[in-house]
Amino acid sequence: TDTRDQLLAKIEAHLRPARFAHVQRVEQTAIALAKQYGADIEKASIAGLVHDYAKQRPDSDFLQAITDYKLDPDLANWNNAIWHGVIGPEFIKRELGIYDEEILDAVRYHTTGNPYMTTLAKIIYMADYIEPARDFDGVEEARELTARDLDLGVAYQTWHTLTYLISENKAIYPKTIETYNAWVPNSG
Ligand code: DGI
Ligand code: FE
Ligand code: FE
Ligand code: FE
Repeated sequence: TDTRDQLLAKIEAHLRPARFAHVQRVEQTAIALAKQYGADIEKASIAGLVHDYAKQRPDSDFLQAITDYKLDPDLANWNNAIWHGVIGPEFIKRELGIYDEEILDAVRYHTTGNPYMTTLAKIIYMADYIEPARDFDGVEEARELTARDLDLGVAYQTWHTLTYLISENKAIYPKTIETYNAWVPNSG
């Protein structure tokens, strides 16, 4: 197992400077949320640092991983936005030696969410969305809701992301729809 410095060096080697700075801000935001909501601080730190580990790999690496590790063949129809979260754990396991399934699930669900998320997964989903350099209409409300109630933040992000993707005529990954159905609709 790596020391923190070894882990940071490996992550830095795979990310451009702006992306490396982002994952360190997500780490700090995740640690603060873990303290507030009683999650494991060490796991929040590691998950924050590794969540975008695979973000800057070539498409060919993901397509190769789908074949080599016998992943769902439908994944080949998607793109980096989906792959870096869903397939990222394959690289994180093999290259960083991190096998904690709660950390790996937090990475898996950080882009699309999931109907069921542990507190750690909710924290990474929200920390990625509200880290201090994020600047979009609604980010202040997202920060306030997340500070008041983590689940309110998750529902807010889930609604906004789906609404944004539809307004941009983007394809919706099935997991994104599942997350929406679990977190957003009113009863009845
Ligand atoms: O990696 P980050 O930029 O820090 O953030 P992210 O992993 O949360 O989001 C990456 C991108 O993924 C973002 O531009 C929104 C997009 N995305 C999320 N859900 C879906 C999606 N794109 C498509 N096409 N379909 C989705 O369901
Ligand atoms: Fe990401
Ligand atoms: Fe995100
Ligand atoms: Fe991110």
